[in-house]
Amino acid sequence: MDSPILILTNARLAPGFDARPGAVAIQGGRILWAGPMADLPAFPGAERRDLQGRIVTPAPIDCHTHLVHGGHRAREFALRLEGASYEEIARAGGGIVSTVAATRAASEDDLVAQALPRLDALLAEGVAVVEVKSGYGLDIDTELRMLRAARRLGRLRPVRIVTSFLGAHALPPEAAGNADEYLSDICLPALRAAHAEGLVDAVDGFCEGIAFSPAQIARVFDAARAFGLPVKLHAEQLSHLGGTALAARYHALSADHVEYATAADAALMAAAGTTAVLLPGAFYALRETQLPPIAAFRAQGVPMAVATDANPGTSPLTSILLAMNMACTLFRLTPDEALRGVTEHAARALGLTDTGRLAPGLRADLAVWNVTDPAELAYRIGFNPLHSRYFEGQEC
Ligand code: DI6
Ligand code: FE
Repeated sequence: MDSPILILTNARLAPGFDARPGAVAIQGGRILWAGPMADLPAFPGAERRDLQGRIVTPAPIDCHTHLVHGGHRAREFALRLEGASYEEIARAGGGIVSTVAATRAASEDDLVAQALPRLDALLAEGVAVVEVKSGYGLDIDTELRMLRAARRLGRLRPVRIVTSFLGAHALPPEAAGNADEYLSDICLPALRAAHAEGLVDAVDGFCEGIAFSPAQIARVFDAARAFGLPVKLHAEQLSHLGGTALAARYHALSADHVEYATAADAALMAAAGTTAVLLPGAFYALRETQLPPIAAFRAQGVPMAVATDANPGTSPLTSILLAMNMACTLFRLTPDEALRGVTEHAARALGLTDTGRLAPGLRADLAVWNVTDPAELAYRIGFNPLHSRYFEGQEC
């Protein structure tokens, strides 16, 4: 017997639908049908739920987070307010490396317990998919532990966790001055072990003066390719090193941050099908002034995703709605672009083809909002209008 059908009626669908009352039919955790009420097929015996004109969107996807980590960096925040730069703090042994120490000291249970409130903050805004990176272990055991903690989050909450291996995030203090050895002896063996355990959905890196060069990242990408894993890259965040071009050469799912990317980089991304992941939380927290080349992305048709970059150093942000607001206010995205940025384009940035749009056959991961205009989602600041959330067709 077919599984029961639930129809959400009298809704307004966004993005990309007209203003007429719409409906979404759900069966077996998938969208069976979505469109204007006037065209709704007869589904005999279906349960109907009246949404009273509320707006329904695909559930948001946070496609770039460092949600699993030990401790916080409020002290460093204070130092930066007194004038120290992010790079100065990193070079003086603070920054990422201080989170590495706290993460190494944390058990898997600790990491899960510390990440859960952050995850819950995202879920409270309807988020259904969260990407979580490693990269604060920088030794084999801790990189694996972070990824196991990430996978556990997906068993503890109604959420889909997508992992990225970020062993090439920073050089741990014990490897100072030996980046190539670190890659050979720690990073690549950690990737092999994590992949063997099924812990890796994609491979990421940090291509930056304070992290790894394009040639070093290429070694990591070659390993990913040998394992059949897709790649993505933190590129052009603080300077222009050529990470975006490298990412495009490897047909990366995404190039992330990209403040210092150029129009030529945008063209390479377009040709490679690489999504630009915009992270306005980090731009804001670092009081960055270099804007990502939004006009070039638009002109070239590069899809733009928006994410929180939730991390303890440069983006202690766990609100996808605030990330949307900042993408509009700081980067001048339109509210519609911001909404697509956390749905359709965020799915692309993760290589997911079964979510992010209101289309038949896709997962019924939906958010229902107490708003009358979809632009309100990006417009409000610090207000959460979520009415209800559907995960694989179940309200929860
Ligand atoms: N770019 C970022 O913004 C984060 N990682 C990265 O590669 C910052 C990580 C941190 O400072 O802890
Ligand atoms: Fe990041």
